[in-house]
Amino acid sequence: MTAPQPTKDDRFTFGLWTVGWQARDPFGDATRPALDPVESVHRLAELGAHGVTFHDDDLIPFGSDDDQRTKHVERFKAALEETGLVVPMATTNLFTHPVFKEGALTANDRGVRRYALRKVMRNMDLAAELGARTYVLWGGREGAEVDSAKDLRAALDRYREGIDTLARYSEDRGYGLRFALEPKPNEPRGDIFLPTIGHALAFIATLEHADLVGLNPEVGHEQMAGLNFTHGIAQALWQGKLFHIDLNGQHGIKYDQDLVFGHGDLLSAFATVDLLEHGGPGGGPAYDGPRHFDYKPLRTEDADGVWASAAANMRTYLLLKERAAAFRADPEVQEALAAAQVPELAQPTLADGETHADLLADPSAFEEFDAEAAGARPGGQVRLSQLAVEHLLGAR
Ligand code: GLT
Ligand code: MN
Ligand code: MN
Repeated sequence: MTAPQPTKDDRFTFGLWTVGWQARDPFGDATRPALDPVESVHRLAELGAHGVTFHDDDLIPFGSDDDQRTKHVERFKAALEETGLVVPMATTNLFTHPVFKEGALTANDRGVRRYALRKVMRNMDLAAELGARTYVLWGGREGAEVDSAKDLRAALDRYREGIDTLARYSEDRGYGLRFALEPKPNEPRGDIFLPTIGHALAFIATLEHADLVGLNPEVGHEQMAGLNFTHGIAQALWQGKLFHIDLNGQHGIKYDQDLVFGHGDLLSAFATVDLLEHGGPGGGPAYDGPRHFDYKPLRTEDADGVWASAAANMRTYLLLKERAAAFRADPEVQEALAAAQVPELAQPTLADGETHADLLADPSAFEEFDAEAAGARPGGQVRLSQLAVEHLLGAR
């Protein structure tokens, strides 16, 4: 099979913190040297990526003075100009420094909360300057290990206050940013606030600027909670809230693995790509934002392995996209979908203008309805599942 080659049109993006991860974990030291963000920009451009994303501290080390800050930003901008890479999204590190050990926007300490807001606002200025459209908020330290050490409802008040303040700041400055909350159930906190897509969607509905706030769901984070990622993003899409996406791989309920996309639950990755690329109107794309990889090159890999793993994310996505297109185009799949009555679900349950009174007056809906026969109708779902597996394995 010929290798699909990524191009900028595929809109693949990577966080600087992904390829730049030095593989320091709770049990061991770094296995790789630090990577210059400028080198990352060049290498990712050579591999066919479209853009890069960053936390403030990925680009400008924490504690840099203004002169140093300007130098880091100028070098980065020059690299973007040389390569044509764009910055569609930026975010803030509100989790590494000890000041955030008990939370950031929801810390008990008010001074920490005010400092956290200022840190975000400062990086929003840079994000807007670089042309970012989306601002991600991953609240890794917003949570608790000890339930009685946090007023849980006040924490949600403060979370809402923080996000409303940031949205207002973006509007008042004319930045036009949209905010994408990234749910995660746990790690680094024992329990993190807004642990799943569902929690975050419900929270967003309470915001002053609810229209400006959506989601950045990550494959592995939903799977850490035992949830179906494809179902989660389908609901986010349905509510117009899939503002961004973090693609990676995860093997079930355990620590956050951040594997290469597709290197965990491959069937689920197939369903995700199928939804993103074919779940929209007329079978077209359901999502038009960047395909952002948030993965960690395994700790075993050296520098070459880092770039090979970056390429692997894009190649896997493109292979799955090819496989999903072949699945959709297969006449036997179309026939199996019809046999399983999949298209019928698009038909409203009540007819146009029909009321509950009309439904009550329709004997075919109940009195004459043959529930036994309906209970005995064929399923055809295993056939569909097998067809997907065979396309995924290249057997069709
Ligand atoms: C951190 C986290 C990711 C988030 C990043 C954005 S930082 O690496 O594990 O899932 O997307 O803050
Ligand atoms: Mn993760
Ligand atoms: Mn992420």
